[in-house]
Amino acid sequence: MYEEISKALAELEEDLLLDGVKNLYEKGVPVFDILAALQKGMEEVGKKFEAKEYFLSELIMSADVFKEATGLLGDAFAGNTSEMLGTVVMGTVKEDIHDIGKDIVVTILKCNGFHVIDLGVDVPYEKFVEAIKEHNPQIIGLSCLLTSAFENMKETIVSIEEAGLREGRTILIGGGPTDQKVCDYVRADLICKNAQEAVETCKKIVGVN
Ligand code: B12
Repeated sequence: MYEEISKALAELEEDLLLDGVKNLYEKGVPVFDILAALQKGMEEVGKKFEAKEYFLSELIMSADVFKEATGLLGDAFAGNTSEMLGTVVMGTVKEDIHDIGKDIVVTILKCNGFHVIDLGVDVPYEKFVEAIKEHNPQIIGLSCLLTSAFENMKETIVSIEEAGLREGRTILIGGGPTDQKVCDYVRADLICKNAQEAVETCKKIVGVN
């Protein structure tokens, strides 16, 4: 069934996908597992785009269908805490407008008790610096899906350091093409491959299991 929904998204079979997601959700399948299958489907869309089998219009459509599918998951992201665990400043780096993954991480962190300041997409370096000064977060999250914007992710971190704001905070990165090598290159602290890892990592950082 997981494979079926990954495939339905990859093929942009909207009705099949929505039925599949609804089905799994109603059966009580963990939301993180459904999200993982959807994320896999999006990777396939990316591959088809790279192979010139899909064009920008299909990329845009995949984003719409993905959002519709996650909309079916309702408030299922909710954790079981009502206390504030910590503050996170999060944004997609300069020149990158991908926000689906970031938005999922933001939603899930909020539902799990974090105060999240979402700076949006294409975020200038100074905007991160200002938000960190204003909100004093323990965690800073940078999302990036374009290899051409890795340099901007690095520059964002340099700007945070130059403003004397890095110490005592953890910088997390994420987004499709990021990996440990990218994390080392941009000198971030940690990389998370999905929203579940993001929540677990943030909880660990603030000392909650
Ligand atoms: C949908 C999509 C789009 C949509 C985005 C809509 C939106 N509102 O976000 C649109 C159509 C706008 C788009 C545009 C472009 N795109 Co695009 N896009 C994609 C696609 C297919 C899916 C991305 C996605 O949403 N995945 C699903 C989410 C859930 O996964 P995710 O983002 O990885 O997020 C998860 C984790 O990574 C993690 N995470 C994410 N962020 C963070 C942050 C933190 C702090 C943490 C802890 C965790 C975390 O948690 C998330 C949830 O589990 C990818 C393919 C791919 N493999 O990623 C290409 C892809 C990223 N795009 C690509 C390209 C080239 C473009 C364009 C340049 C195309 C063009 N010619 O115009 C433009 C760029 C515009 C810009 N300046 O940013 C390339 C990038 C290649 C590269 N080497 O850089 C990709 C890889 C496709 C490909 N294989 O060629 N795109």
